[in-house]
Amino acid sequence: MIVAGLSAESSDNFHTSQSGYLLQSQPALPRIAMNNHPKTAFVTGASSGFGRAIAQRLLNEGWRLIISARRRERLEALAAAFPERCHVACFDIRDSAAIDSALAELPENFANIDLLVNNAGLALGTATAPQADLVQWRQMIDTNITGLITLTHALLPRLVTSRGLIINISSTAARYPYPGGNVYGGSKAFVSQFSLGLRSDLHGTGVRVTSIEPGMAETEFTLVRTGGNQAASDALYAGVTPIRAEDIAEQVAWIANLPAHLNINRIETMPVNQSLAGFQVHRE
Ligand code: NDP
Ligand code: 8X3
Repeated sequence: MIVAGLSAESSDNFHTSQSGYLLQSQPALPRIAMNNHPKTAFVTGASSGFGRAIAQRLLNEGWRLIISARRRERLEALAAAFPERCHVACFDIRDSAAIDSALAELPENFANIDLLVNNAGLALGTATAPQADLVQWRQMIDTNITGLITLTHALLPRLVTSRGLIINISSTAARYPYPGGNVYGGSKAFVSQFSLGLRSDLHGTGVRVTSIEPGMAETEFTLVRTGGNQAASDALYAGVTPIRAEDIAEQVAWIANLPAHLNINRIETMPVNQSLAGFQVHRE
């Protein structure tokens, strides 16, 4: 490809400065780490749904993985096929001391983190605010917000060193409210806005940040939200063809394999069978 008189090879080495000058730059970083080892990803919520599919996808692509969640046996089952490249870090993301211990115990060859996928999260309940359970509200905030920022804060120095990538799993609920979405939607709005804030703060470090915002996806999400009501979960997804966990893994893999000079700020995805239905109006 020829661009403005430059060959493809030479045009790759130039960029335009903020003041509009054409400058020669370093070539994009290779997709393997500088030490020629596989890159390392830390995926939270890897025992189920999106997180498990993302971890499986990255393992299949040759990444080194740290996988975390509370259900150890599920993590170990995933790691079993990749004993050299997958480290299980079992902790409750609401427990900051457990996060610290897990990070302190990382084997040396898993210590450099290139990609953090903040996926662990949950919705609890569908009651509207007056009927909602405050304990559930607090658990969503502790998991989706406090847990996410605690792990991110702990890993930021390593991500800056590696000029890495942070992918935060937010939701369409961040932007589009619905009855009963209250604190869950609020927690995801935080995740989306925090992602933009991180981008600003990490300006000049080479660290990239993306917010992935899916709509209806069939995982264990609704089972968890309804306290284990499989019939309610089946009814929600009946006849829909929702997003699959592998669809989100595909997005993560695409973002993770982009050249180092590109930042995807956010991706919003819905199943074709889901759309927006406007405002509700109450009449006396
Ligand atoms: P799942 O319930 O299938 O997976 C949730 C994951 O989060 C599990 O691995 C779970 O592991 C982990 N997790 C929950 N609480 C904690 C905790 N306290 N400490 C550590 N890990 C925890 O749901 P999804 O895969 O659908 O959810 C993944 C993310 O995607 C969530 O952030 C969710 O909000 C978001 N999302 C989901 C959508 C959907 O429709 N499914 C749409 C948009 C966003 P364990 O229980 O073993 O600890
Ligand atoms: C999950 C999507 O619409 O159930 O984040 O809130 S929704």
